[in-house]
Amino acid sequence: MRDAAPQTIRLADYTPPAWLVEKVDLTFRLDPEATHVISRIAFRANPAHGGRGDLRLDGEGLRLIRAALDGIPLAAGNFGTDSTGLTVPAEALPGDAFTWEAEVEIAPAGNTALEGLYLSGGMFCTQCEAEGFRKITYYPDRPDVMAPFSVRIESEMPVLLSNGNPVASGAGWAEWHDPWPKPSYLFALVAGDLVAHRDTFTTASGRPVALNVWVRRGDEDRCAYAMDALKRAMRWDEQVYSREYDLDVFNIVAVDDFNMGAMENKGLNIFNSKYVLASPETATDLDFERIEGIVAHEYFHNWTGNRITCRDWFQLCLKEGLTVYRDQQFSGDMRSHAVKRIEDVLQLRARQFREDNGPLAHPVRPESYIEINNFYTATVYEKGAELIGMLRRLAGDEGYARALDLYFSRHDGEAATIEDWLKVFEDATGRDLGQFKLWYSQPGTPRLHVSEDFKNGTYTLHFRQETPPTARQPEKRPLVLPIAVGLLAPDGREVHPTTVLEMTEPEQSFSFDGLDARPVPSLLRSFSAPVILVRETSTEERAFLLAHDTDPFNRWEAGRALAKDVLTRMITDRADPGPAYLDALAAMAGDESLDPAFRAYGLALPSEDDMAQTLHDAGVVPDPLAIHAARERLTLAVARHLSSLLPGLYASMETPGPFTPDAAAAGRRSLRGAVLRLLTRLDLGAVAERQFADADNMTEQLAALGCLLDAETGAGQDALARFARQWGHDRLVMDKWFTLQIAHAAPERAVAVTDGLTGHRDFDWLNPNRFRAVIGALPMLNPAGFHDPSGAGYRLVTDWLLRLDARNPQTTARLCSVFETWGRYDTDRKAMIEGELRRILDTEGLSRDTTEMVGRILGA
Ligand code: B3K
Ligand code: ZN
Repeated sequence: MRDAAPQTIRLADYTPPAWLVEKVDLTFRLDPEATHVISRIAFRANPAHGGRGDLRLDGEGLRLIRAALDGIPLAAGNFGTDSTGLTVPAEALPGDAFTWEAEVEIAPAGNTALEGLYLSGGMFCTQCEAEGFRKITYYPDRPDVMAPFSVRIESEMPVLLSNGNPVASGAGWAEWHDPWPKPSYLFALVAGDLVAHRDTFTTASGRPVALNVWVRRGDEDRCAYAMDALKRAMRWDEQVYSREYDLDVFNIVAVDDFNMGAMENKGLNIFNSKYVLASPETATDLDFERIEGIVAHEYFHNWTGNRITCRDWFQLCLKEGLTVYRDQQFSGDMRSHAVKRIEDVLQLRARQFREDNGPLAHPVRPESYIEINNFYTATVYEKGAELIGMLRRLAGDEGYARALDLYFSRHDGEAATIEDWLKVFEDATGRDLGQFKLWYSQPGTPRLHVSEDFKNGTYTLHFRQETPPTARQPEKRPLVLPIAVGLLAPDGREVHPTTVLEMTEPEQSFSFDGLDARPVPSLLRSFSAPVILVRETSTEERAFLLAHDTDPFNRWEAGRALAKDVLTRMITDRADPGPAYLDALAAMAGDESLDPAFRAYGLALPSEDDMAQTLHDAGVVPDPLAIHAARERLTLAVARHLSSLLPGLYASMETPGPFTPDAAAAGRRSLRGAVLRLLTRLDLGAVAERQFADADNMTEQLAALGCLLDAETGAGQDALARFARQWGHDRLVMDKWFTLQIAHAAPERAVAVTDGLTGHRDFDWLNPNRFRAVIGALPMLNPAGFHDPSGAGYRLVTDWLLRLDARNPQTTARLCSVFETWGRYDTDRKAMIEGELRRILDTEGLSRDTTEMVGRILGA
């Protein structure tokens, strides 16, 4: 049966809750098949509501055993239940304040959706954001209802955890109290046979905090990096945002079965084990970097999300955009701002631009949804973070700091809105942000067209902005664009340092005078606004900027643009790469004054998906196989052109001594990996074979294995088998083993390889990490294989999505976005994809999550 007619929820319909919660007491009698949850909730009428309303409690899949109001059992005629909750009419309520008591039964063992209370590897754990708490007990499950929680857990499990501070415990029970009022989505409970990696932290004002990273027995030696990242994040938030931690204990728990990265539950963060566990032998540099970023992100939510939460789910970017911005700042401070900006922009373009330029485009603050879990998107998160960065550019560092101080003092303990957020900037800086606010409601990536002239020493930049129509929003208005610009003289000197131009009109010009010669502009430095820059530029000018720009982001950007120009010509005209790009690349790669991590990004070619979008934007129908072939040809050309440089560079980037995960060492390994990929084109994997045999860390072992698979000599298959023997016992490492084979399969074999791996005895498809590692890898890491002209890739992915949807709608719906770019392709491919999407939509019993996603992708 299909879910009861899915309802559209609209921002415009927001009304304050009729009843507020004073405090919550919960008792859990844990049992895999029949957990009992006993709740006592003190309600009081909300003065802001305007009259006493009905008591509406959300609840899904609960077996109600008893309920009472102020101790008097609720008579059957005095309330009604339906598939989404329970209502007690106003006239059956005792007064303006009363206590609700109830006992419900739930079955965590059967919960494969991983939302609410569920089991992962024998451990009880929870995931409540956005609306999972209603699967635990009856409650007003909305973020603007905040209350202190007391929790008692009864279970034979040795470790029993919940939010806040521990109160008391004994054999088979533990009690926790969280004094900070919080919405139900931040509730968490964990019960399991866990061990802790322990540490302590003393806050700036002297509060001692016990820190624990809880993991399965055997994993305790892989927690040190996450713990270290946590302590650095705690200190950083004190130093940069004056935010201190506010409880006696901070717990992190790693679980294997988790729908996303991690969750910021108050005082009890729950993490996908992939983003906690790391040792040099099992985790790559990228894993270490992500762990650092995600640990910090969840910790930073303690203030931006928990102390100040969202009034309703439309305001999600209030906590997510800001917290992403904060974690990006943190990682930049810990590592390199230039490299971090390149990584963030790569991500933004790969995920958010893709979303913003397709059928799933939506505003940073959406105005309606059917299933809120479908809106934890790159737009809300990453574009949301870009909006914070632009606000800061406009307000200046001091204005930003004043606004943030005001935000924390004015809204602490509240459930706030984007209006509240913008008001603190207006009050702190005296600016009118009326036009800026459009960024929150207008989806689509603006195109910024640029032309220029130079007369009598005056150089003028003419800008024109235009945002293409998006699904359901054809008309667009001009946005506020902070455009950071610097000017370089023909000899490479900077003649005008970075200035932020503020564009507010559809067309606007800005002049710079007193120049001796026509300068070369460096536009949109540090990617100062999330737009697509459109400007006729010569190859010479790009090469000049790659060599001379003082803005490291734009230096990289110039190389990137060169690579895209070359690849485009190779794809559309079967042209040769030509010397300009190759010479510039050689100069950059060999420039020892440049950070190795930066050089590694310089050597990385644009992804196949990036090229497909670039061609589509230029009005060319992309052929995934032609893109793949051209990219292979260019890689070979680069390898040949750089051949004299590669062996020396490879040797010089060795990191002697024991492995350290710091940015400097990681950068060297990253450049070495990029060089190895090129070398492999020339030596058929000889160096890679040596590296695979000698590697003492996962970064180098995996890089070598990927190269051996590319070389297609047979050594790759041997290495794969050796790798599986070495790591067969390790879930996280084996995820890499699955993914790598698909990512490196020749396009014509990719579907067969994926299909073969779904038959592997370790393909545990109910585990979201494993499902994504296999089914997600084909569309995301082997687009040419996924878009096989036979349609076999589309069929395979669809078959598996349908299978998973019946068990885990959230992960299924998320993965449906692999089809979001279908409108780019040729008629045959489009027809095949559309057929698969319709097959999904026509499936009996399809989840609300997937129904909404596929409907939107189809443009329904
Ligand atoms: N707030 C959570 C995400 C919850 C997703 C629910 N589908 C993690 C984060 O953004 O920090
Ligand atoms: Zn977050």
